[in-house]
Amino acid sequence: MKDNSYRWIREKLNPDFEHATRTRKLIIEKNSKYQKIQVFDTDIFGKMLVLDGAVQTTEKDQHYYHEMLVGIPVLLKRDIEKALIIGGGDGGALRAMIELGVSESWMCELDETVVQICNRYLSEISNGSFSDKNTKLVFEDGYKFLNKKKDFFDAIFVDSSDPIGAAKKLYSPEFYKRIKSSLKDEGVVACQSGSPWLQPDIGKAVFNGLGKYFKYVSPYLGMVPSYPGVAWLYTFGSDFIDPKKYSVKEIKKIMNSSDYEFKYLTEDIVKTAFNLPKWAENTIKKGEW
Ligand code: SPD
Repeated sequence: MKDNSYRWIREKLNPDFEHATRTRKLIIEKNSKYQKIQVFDTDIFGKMLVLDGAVQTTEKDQHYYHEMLVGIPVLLKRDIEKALIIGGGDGGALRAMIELGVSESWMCELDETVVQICNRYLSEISNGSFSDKNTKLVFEDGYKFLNKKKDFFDAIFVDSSDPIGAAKKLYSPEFYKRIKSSLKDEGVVACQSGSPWLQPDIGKAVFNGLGKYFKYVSPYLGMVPSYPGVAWLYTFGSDFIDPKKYSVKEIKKIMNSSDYEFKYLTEDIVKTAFNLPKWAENTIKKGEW
């Protein structure tokens, strides 16, 4: 019998639903200027980063999320030299980007304390990527930082937390405009877009926001067991790449030419991720399912 007196992380992305994980130990807790940062150890997911009560990433399923957010766009675009992550303080997206062969990896994170804590207590996620020779770390507001780089990046990955507090403007129409102008003409963007059934308004806002600036805007769906409701949405934007046009054979060829050892993606998952179930399409179009 497991001892149920251990602390549970109970996350409500929607007042009518709760997702709970039993923790074994609180490794570190600190209040930064922006948020409460906690790292727990859990039996089911290994170490877990929680910001203001919301699970951000875990040792066990970090690859599922980061391969979807970063891996799919890198596979589709292939020739990415300079890429930027907005948010992503745990370093998992940065690690994925470096391991997938991006040559100049930028990360713009508002909260330096998150990076310090993750680097010290959750280094399994970033795996040395913060000190990689090709990493450029910037600690400032991503919304403002975009204004300093015009026509500069081949890819931008928005690895933001939920739209609360400072992260709210990372879901605004102006933010997508800034992304577009920071990208080179053939650049691509991928945004984490929330839970399609617990936060349907997010998927809709990202889809409509990117839709004003990119010819192809393609939502795609994956699974992250530590996130409320497990199903998780991402949105890809580009003026040149329509992900639905790739065949399984082409995707397989691209994946085989990469040295990266995928833990979540297969060629069939990349292909089917862009074919959403009807209920998820409804959330994007109507903001409800
Ligand atoms: N509800 C949590 C959404 C978190 C998205 N960002 C996670 C950061 C992982 N690198």
